Amino acid sequence: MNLASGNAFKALFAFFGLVALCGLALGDVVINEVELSPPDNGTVWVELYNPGTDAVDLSSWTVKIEDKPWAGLIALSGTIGPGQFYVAEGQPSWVTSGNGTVYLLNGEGIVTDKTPEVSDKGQSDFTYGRFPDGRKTDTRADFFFMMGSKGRPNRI
Ligand SMILES: [Ca+2]
Ligand SMILES: [Ca+2]
Repeated sequence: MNLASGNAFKALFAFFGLVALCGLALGDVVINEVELSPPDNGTVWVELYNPGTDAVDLSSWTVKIEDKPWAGLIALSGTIGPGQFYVAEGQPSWVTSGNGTVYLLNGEGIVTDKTPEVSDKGQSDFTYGRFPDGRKTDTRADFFFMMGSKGRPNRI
């Protein structure tokens, strides 16, 4: 790396550091609940929640479900208002193992949230969700195995 590109890298790093600091003010949308093992051969789904005070435009945002080597992408659209839920549905043809990590990518393709790796073989109405809604300490303790509440507040 020459001096010029090194400085450019530093500038870029400073910029993203600033964005990270401002993250909360931008209204972080979180992955609030995931159903990777639905009952009755149903479709997997991912619930998002907006804990902020501003609506967030989800155009060109993506949810990625990864169960290596498999990965499924769900393109998002529309907006999510403050305190609102948004459900991203997978493809009916997807056959998932019940294991996986779920990522939320913004319009620039940057990962803005991810779940711990979850494992759910039950094919029941139970899901993994944050409780209370939007709880984000970036530890496994944020998520509970609980009765599913698709598009509604989580409860345990
Ligand atoms: Ca389930
Ligand atoms: Ca829910």
